[in-house]
Amino acid sequence: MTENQSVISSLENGVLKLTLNRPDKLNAFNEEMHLALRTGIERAHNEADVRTVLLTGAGRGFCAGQDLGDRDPRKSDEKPDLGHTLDTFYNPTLRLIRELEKPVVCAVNGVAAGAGANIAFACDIVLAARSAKFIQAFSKIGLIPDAGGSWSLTRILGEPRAKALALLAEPVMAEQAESWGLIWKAVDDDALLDAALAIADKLALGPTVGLGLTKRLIQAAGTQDLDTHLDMERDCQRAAGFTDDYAEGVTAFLEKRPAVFKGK
Ligand code: LHQ
Repeated sequence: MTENQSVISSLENGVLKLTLNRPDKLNAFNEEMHLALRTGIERAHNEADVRTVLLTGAGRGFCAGQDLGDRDPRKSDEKPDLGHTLDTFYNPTLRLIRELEKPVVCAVNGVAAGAGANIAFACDIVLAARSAKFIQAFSKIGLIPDAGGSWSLTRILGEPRAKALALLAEPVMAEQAESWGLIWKAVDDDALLDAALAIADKLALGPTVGLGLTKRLIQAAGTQDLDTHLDMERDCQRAAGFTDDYAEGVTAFLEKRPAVFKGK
């Protein structure tokens, strides 16, 4: 286990668990936590031993978005360049999560506000504690939903709900988020981590290449036509068919035993 100030990281049974760890600030992002989270996701990209990522938060919050204490306008005469903040910190991490060809499970243990909510929505399977809520807090401080929020909310919910959430900054409780399809499931608070870990463990024992290609296809489906997509499915299925895990899956089926996937 690697512990630093802002992200706790541990690898067990192929699951890289990344815990946002600034609980006094509800795990709001400062520069150090940004870089530590990015390092964790990069590790998942680079190490074959990592077959699934599990992202969660320490304490009573998941993530309160940007640390606004770092952004006190009273301490500077200059207007800030928030576009630079997005280019430097948020957007690289969002892209890394989406481009990672391994599943990312997110366990939202408490409030997820601003970019904290939208990082959760970028993950592949999102569970939330029943007491958790999601808040597009941006409009309260004159900002737009970033960290992919204006994209993912619109795609998942459609314009009416995306606009209401973003313009009104009203909280959405976990069960409502589940019924709207914003997340996979709301679970009892004390069952959250076990439930998320069970999913992560299962995925880490899965055919990693095939799972990664599936993620790629589903993400591409919203932005391309069927004709293009059928070609992409052909190419991905070809690649999946070349894996050892495909041969193992079929062999195991024929031998009437559970498959033992190696992730390659
Ligand atoms: C915080 C924060 C926080 C610092 C709670 N910062 N301390 C991108 C580009 C560049 C710049 C700007 O931003 C962005 C992306 C964004 O994410 S913008 C959105 C930023 N986030 C917010 O506006 C959310 C601000 N927080 C809240 O509205 C509330 O704290 C929520 C609704 C999350 C939770 O409310 P409560 O459960 O009532 O907790 P609390 O407000 O009492 O917070 C607990 C502590 O955490 C408290 O510190 P204290 O020392 O008083 O105990 C807060 O100051 C601190 N905290 N969020 N973002």
